[in-house]
Parts: sequence; C-alpha cells; structure tokens
Amino acid sequence: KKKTEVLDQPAINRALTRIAHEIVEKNKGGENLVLVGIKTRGVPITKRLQDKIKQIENITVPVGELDITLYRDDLEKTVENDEPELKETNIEVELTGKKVILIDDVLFTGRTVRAAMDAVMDLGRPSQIQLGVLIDRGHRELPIRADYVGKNIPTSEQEIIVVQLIETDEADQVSIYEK
Ligand code: 3GP
Ligand code: 5GP
Ligand code: MG
Repeated sequence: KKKTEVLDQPAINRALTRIAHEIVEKNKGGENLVLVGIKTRGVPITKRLQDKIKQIENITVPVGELDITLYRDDLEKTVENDEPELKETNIEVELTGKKVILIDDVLFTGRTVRAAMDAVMDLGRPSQIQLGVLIDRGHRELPIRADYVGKNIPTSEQEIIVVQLIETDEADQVSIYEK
C-alpha cells in the first residue's frame, strides 16, 4: 500500500475556504441554502463550510445529514447490483423551495449522489440541488458532476483516496493509496 499525500491540513483548509466563497458567489449570498452532508466524512466538511459561510456572510446556513451506505463487505470487491442505500436522514429544515447543496468527501461513480438526490426529493421539492465534494476521483458511471470541487485527482481503478479529517481521524490529510 504505497501512499502519496495530495492535500495537507492547510491545503484542505484553503480548498474549503474557496468552496465557501464559491457557494456564496454562485448563490448571491447564503440565503435560502441548506447544506446536506453525506456521512461519514461529508458531515464534518459540511460543518466547516457552515462556519466559513458564517464568517463570510454572517449567515448560519442550516445543515442536515444523510447516511447513504454501500452494502459491500469488502471495499476492494465490486459486486454487480451493489447500490448505495439510504440508511437514515437527519434533516430538520424544510427543503421545499430551498437550494440544497449536497456535500461529500469523495465523488467516484456518482451512485451515492444519485441516492442522496432521491432521498432529498422524497423530503420536499428543493428549487435546486447542487453538489460539493472535497475530492473528485473520476470514474463516473452516471451523468453527475460537482458544482464545487476541492481537488480533482484522476485515479486508476487500483487506487483509493484516503480522506482523514480531525473530527473523525487523527489528522487532516488526503492521500492516494495503491490497493
Ligand atoms: P466515509 O463514510 O467518510 O465516506 O465507505 C466507508 C468508508 O470507506 C468511507 O468513509 C470512505 O471514505 C472509505 N472508502 C474508501 N474507498 C472507498 C470506495 O471505493 N467506496 C466507498 N464507498 N467507500 C470508500
Ligand atoms: P460513488 O457512489 O460516487 O461511487 O462513491 C462515493 C462515495 O463512496 C463517497 O461517499 C465516498 O466517501 C466513497 N468513496 C468512493 N471512492 C472513494 C475513495 O477512493 N476514497 C474514499 N475515501 N471514499 C471513496
Ligand atoms: Mg463519503
């Protein structure tokens, strides 16, 4: 398992600061937005963006979370028909008429995001759904793209991205591992 660091703590922080600015620029402020984090690591990223938007616009954007899990016992094993499934939602704000920004750590095939969009649309009728990710590693299997990207890391099928965040892991670091 060879390892290459691609983002260190200051780089992750700068990427999220930039994304927070892009969010308020694209949406002309922080009004009418809801940030929805996809567990596990999309959730701390969402809270960091909420803090940064508060610093920029002095608005506390409501946040929620979705637990979408791929039922698969081994990450290295890909099984046909394996689809990410919604396990739980914790979104207390009304989504109808809101611009919902889904946040995840890594965007890969796009299937998790598709499941997240289904879950959001079951809860209300947002005026728009946008997507922000810390890492886009390529290999999309659906016509899905992110509106906000921390870093594009073109990977091979043999590589995986390891995202560590202080809230869930011991450090802020993004690395590429060879399987
Ligand atoms: P996360 O819950 O923070 O997103 O899927 C469980 C964890 O394994 C995920 O953490 C994710 O970071 C990590 N992971 C690494 N490679 C993969 C992968 O190829 N698919 C999935 N679903 N998760 C992966
Ligand atoms: P997708 O559904 O787009 O194939 O995969 C996205 C989800 O799987 C994200 O929630 C992400 O955490 C996880 N994932 C997919 N590939 C990787 C990867 O290489 N590294 C990490 N950390 N997570 C991944
Ligand atoms: Mg994730």
